[in-house]
Amino acid sequence: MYSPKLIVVSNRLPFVLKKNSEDELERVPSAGGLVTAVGPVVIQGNGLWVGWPGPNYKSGTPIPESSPEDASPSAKLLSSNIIPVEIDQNLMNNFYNGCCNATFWPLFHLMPDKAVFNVDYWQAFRKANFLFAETVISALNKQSKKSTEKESTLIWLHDYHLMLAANTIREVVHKTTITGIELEEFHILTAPDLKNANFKLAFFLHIPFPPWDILRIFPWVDDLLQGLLGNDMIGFHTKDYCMNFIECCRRGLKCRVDTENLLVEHGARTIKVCPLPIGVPYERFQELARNASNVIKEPGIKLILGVDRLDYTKGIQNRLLGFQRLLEKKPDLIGKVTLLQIAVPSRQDVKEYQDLKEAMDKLVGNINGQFSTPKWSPIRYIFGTVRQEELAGYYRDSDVALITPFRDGMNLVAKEFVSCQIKNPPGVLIISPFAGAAEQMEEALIANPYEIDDIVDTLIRALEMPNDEKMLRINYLKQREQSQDVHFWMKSFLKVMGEIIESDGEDIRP
Ligand code: GDG
Repeated sequence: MYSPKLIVVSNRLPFVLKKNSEDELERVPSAGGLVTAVGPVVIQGNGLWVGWPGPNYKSGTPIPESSPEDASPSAKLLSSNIIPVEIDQNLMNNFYNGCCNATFWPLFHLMPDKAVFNVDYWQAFRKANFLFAETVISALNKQSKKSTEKESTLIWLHDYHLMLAANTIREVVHKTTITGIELEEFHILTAPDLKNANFKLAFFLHIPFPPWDILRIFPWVDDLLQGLLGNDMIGFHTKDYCMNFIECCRRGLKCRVDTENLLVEHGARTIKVCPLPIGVPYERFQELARNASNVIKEPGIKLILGVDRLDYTKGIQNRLLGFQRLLEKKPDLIGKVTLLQIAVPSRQDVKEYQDLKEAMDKLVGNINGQFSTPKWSPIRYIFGTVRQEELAGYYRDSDVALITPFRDGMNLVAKEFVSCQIKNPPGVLIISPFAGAAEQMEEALIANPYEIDDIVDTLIRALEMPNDEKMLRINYLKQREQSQDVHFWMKSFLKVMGEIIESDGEDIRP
């Protein structure tokens, strides 16, 4: 197995730094599958993780070690494995709230009407990507001093926040000009001599990649595609996203492409495009489900579960409307079924998200007002985060998981729900065909979130499904999630990178 020195780069580190009561910085771990899979490889190979530690971090401040009580997967990352990137509030606002979340997020989720196009946002995106690239280069410099000449370093960039970083790394290393960036604004690197450094650049997109007719709406689309093509390998959750990307390179940049082998030619280089569907830590969720305490579920009442960041792409309002119509159509279900919706607060600085929160509060109030009896309410709504141990209990004890995004890169909730099904009879998974996960999870029931009646009919089918059919479906789903878990994803990625290195025998040189 290819085991390179790894530099992982993500917008956020797998923890944020917060001040404790003694005014000292301490780590607060963030939940996420990425660190579970990637963390051990970073630690084992003495690699590095580059990212933003949150607004409390100031350049030069040492990163604290994790506290002894911290049992999260990020706790094992030592401070020597971490390279922080400082981003000031103003830049963060235009880069993260602006370009990332008000432009790329809606555009890539096929909602161009919600996308804001603003040159200041775009400049901030370029600057932030430059800062990340600059930090990666100093990390690389540090690595290459320690490494023998033959050892290669693998730089793995994550997600839509970092779509320009690879090209910038190339341009700086090869000392070509950085087009369109006022270099004086940055701490320019004191020319580390990396000409002979052995490294490969890979990128993974966690959200969908849109088709050309949507992407071309972005005014600086050529720069964006060129930024991505700075990588040697680009991974997506599904084959469809791969094909969209390849088509955008063909149409937008007139690249020569090979759609059979998923290759894009750009200048003298060939870029490999690869479907790499992410998985979840299956065994960990099985254990959590076994140990979770009993969910307070009233006898005779069926539980339908929704779990999402509160985001307009997740189709939560249509899910509630589907549930409302179910109770109107089948009044015998009144008092016999509850929808538990967990909505994790997200991006509360962006207006669209504030509006959604208001609309949700209103809708939940309306439905509860319409159907509640003195002893029962149709919707239990948690606007907040629950501990993962508790979440596993909800997954395990729900009769139905109702997952209705209008568009979703993959959707880990569907996979976590399946991984927690240890009871007999198990729960039923309903998923939108517009989630990447639906491509793999063939045995789930499919409901189109745009058609409320389809949600209703699919809910009825799930609630009335015979137990042996539930078991048959869930067994297939579980087998797949177990064999293609998040560690399998990591291994598949390393295998692809190993093959790329073997096939060209040479690393990137000017
Ligand atoms: C992006 C893409 C892609 C949720 N509520 C709680 C909680 N969660 C955790 C879940 C799950 C994660 O949050 C949500 O993951 P999703 O995949 O559903 O969605 P995004 O956050 O939008 O993720 C997505 C993913 O990246 C990975 O590539 O699948 O398509 O949009 O892990 O468990 N965790 C805890 N309490 C909660 O209340 N502890």
